[in-house]
Amino acid sequence: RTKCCLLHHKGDGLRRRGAVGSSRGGTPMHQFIAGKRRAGTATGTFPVIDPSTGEVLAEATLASPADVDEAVGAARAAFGEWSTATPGERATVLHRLAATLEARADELAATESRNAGKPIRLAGEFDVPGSIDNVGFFAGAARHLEGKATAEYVTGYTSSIRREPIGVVGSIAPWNYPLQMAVWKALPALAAGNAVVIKPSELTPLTTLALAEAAVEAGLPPGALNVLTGRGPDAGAHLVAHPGVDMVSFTGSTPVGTGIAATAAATAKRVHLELGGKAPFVVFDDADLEAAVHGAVAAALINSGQDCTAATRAYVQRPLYRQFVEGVAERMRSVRLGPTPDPDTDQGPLISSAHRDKVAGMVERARHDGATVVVGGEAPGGALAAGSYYRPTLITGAPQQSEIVQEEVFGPVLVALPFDGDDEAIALANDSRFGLAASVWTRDVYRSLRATREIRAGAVWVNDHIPIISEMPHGGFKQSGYGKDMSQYALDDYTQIKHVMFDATGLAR
Ligand code: TXE
Repeated sequence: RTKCCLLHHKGDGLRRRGAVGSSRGGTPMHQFIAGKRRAGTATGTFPVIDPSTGEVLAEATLASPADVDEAVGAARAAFGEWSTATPGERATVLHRLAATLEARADELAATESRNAGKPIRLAGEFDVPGSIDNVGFFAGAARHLEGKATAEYVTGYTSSIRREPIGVVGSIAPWNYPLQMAVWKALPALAAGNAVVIKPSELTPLTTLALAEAAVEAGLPPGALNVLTGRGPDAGAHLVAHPGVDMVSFTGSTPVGTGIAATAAATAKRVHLELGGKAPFVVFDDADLEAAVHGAVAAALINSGQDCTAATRAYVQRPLYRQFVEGVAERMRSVRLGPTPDPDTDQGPLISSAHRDKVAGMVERARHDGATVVVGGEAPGGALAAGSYYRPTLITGAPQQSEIVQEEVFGPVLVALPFDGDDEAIALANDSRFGLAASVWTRDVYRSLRATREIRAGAVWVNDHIPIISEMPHGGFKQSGYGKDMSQYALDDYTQIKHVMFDATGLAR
């Protein structure tokens, strides 16, 4: 249920089974349109890589504009049947989907682990069960969609509110939690009666394809959930601009997200954006230091730091600062980097060597500008050199306005900075263009009440950092975007409301 498994649990010997993307040398992984794998008129293929070894897992087709048109057409055709199914009928299909995924949990975890470079423990204990829990939540939530009861605001007239699906939703997902992101995008939309065309990241299409296949097996009408494999500027951009798409839902980088919002504006599409983050982690001088140190390492290194809510800026009140830095450094040194199938591995590789080089470049620039790299700051050699690994990294002495403090690194990198008073801590936490998540560590209820009220972020944890639950919304303030994933709020985001007014004055005549 939570993201806290990194460094928290011992592995339970999850088996590694055959990955879904075993098309190497065979048929490419095709897109999934109208309930079938289709080669379509793909413009070519691209390799899907295991970032822990550099090995090619599969070749995936690159969707052409004609394929996007076909997928949107299939979604439009399925919308009629799916949107008019009763909430109970939709719930039945989605509950069956949860059961189908549960039956394939080991296989999905193995695929996710290989394709996204996740330790099998993370994929098996967090990614897959978290996704299934979310499917189950939205299956139940489908039956709780409600409009307002009728009311008479004008004598003789009765008004009511209908909550209706929006139509075809184009979803664009990132690579950091491929299955979870596909579920977060597709499930609330489907539960509300929409049809979906999803484009996963070109780096990680495998479990999204498996999700769509499982959905059709569970009874979802073919075409209600389609998957386009392909690149962002081609298939993704065409989907966003498509006149047959009524809403766009995106999780990814801020520049791409704002560009998508601008394109979608041309056809007045509704937009849902979950963009980057730069979460502050504020430790007051009355905090449980050991818990804060443990929490900081777990929250900074979750998914190799490739998490938009990961702890990135630790602000620590001066009396605890030195001990905090020493404690975090010691714990980071003990983190086990290793092969992703090994249940004892704490941290896997980054998603690609290009991304690892981007992270390394940001750390190098910080070092060059005078910051201290207390631990890490390098890629490991030896047996791990073939993968895109990067060591857990703690940085001190970086100015508040420097790149490493202000920009999203999306790697296993934590910056620690001291503060003196509560006003300063809150000002520093808010000194970011992002506002997705934050945490405060204190035993003082008044301090926590003030901080949770004044920190501008979509989620604020007290004495923890990272847990995300299906029942509660996830989504940002400021340049972290707008709209909510998870929870009943997400379901509402994928609906539109209609006023229906009955003239009943004739009753009096
Ligand atoms: O993201 P992109 P990238 C942040 C993180 C990371 C950075 C870059 O800081 O280092 O973004 O990652 C599709 N029209 N996050 O380059 O490009 C793309 O194919 C339509 C935070 O991978 O934003 C993919 O499916 N679609 C984030 C998706 O957008 C386009 C998670 C995300 O890719 C497109 C991931 C276009 N013009 C990265 N260009 C989070 N909020 O969790 C790309 N895409």
